[in-house]
Amino acid sequence: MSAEQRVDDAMLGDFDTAHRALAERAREVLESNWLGHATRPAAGLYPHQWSWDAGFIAIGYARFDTRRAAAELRSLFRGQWSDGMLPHIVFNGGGESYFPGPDYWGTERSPYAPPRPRTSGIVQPPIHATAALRTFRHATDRDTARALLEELMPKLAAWHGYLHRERVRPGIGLVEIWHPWESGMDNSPLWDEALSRIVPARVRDWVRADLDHADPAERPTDEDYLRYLHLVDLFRELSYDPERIRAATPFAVADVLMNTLWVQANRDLASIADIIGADGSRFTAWADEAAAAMGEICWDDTLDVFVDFDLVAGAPICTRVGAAFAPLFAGIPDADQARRMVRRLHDEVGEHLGATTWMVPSFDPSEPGFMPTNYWRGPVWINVNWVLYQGLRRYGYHVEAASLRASLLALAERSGFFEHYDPVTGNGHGADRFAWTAALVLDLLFESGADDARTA
Ligand code: 9WN
Repeated sequence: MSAEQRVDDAMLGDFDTAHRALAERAREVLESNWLGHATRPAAGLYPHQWSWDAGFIAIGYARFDTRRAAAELRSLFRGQWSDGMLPHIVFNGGGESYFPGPDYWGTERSPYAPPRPRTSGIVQPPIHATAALRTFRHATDRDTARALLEELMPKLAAWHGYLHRERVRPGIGLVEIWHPWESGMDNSPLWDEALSRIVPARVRDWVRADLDHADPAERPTDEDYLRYLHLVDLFRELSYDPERIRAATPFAVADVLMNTLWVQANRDLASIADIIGADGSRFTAWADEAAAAMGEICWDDTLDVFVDFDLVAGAPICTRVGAAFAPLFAGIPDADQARRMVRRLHDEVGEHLGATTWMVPSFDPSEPGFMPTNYWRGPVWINVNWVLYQGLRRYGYHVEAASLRASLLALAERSGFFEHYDPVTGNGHGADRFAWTAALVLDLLFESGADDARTA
């Protein structure tokens, strides 16, 4: 690594030697995934730019390189559609193999899709306003960061406008997803029942590029993929027209993590509007609307967490996933709900994983379908735990927050920067040198652990 690529010593002033080495390794992982215009999630498996990855990656860059954080977000918004939709993948022009690629998506059928760069036709959770605000807050050069906010404001407003206009049904108040990929938690047990109602696509001659790079036992099954493709085929046939999709989709879910990030992103967009002297009142109203709806529709008084709601079945999805604790991040639970959630967290994590690890797995280890190394059906993911860490701090659970931070840093130190980790052994799985893991570890390193301990 060249001298200028090293994390600036001054910025790491408070780190001890071990954490300094970890930060340098994390920085090097990000650098190796930098494509010149954006950061790919990982070599081989994910060669393009993904939407919520870009947000988490920008949050990491924001700590030490404002210009790189800005470039990451700018690059993603090059793929924004003219109706405001921010697609979940912005493809590089280079033809790197990924399935389904741009030809399969065929988004040129939509009048809103840009001709270049080519993109997918669905969304991912809206973490972008949060990433932009953190880029401003951590910037050493506030003028550059303020210019970024001014540039992004209309794009973020159009993105949130799309979500509110097309994804919030009147009388519901929550953003809905139309595809498991839109949640970012592709094969989570959350979708099992909804997917069981979907006929697998009859695609011929398809080749799953992911299996060239990952162990099939750690990925979604072919059956899952054919159902994912059924939905893509439907959306393509409907020319990605949101009104027609809303009327026809067999999959529509108000997801807890999606709505948590939506609430916080609206609060952060209102703050951005404030900083640049614009009117952000509608974003505050959208945040309030969704937070209230989560309290009414998603709070489960028996499980003591928030649960998803299947809009097609008209029923809650009472599946115990790690993301159920996410609403702490956006200040959604009241103090009593938060207390009950944290008690539940102690039970779930403490009882099943022992006192040494304090991280939330993607699926409750006491459930029969728990699979510690299969993608979103058990492994620990750093982004969900980062969300939880912020939430615990927000509600004053500083001992738990400090413990979670220490566990996450120890995990990266011991096992490296993997896509996900076995919560029982701590071994890394999925893609190695995974960008958001490195970025969020960097962000956690810059958080003052000492503050957690002091206020505990
Ligand atoms: C489909 C890129 C993305 C993440 C998702 C993760 C995985 C894609 C895939 O990789 O999904 O979008 O090919 O499996 O589930 O959260 O954004 O890292």
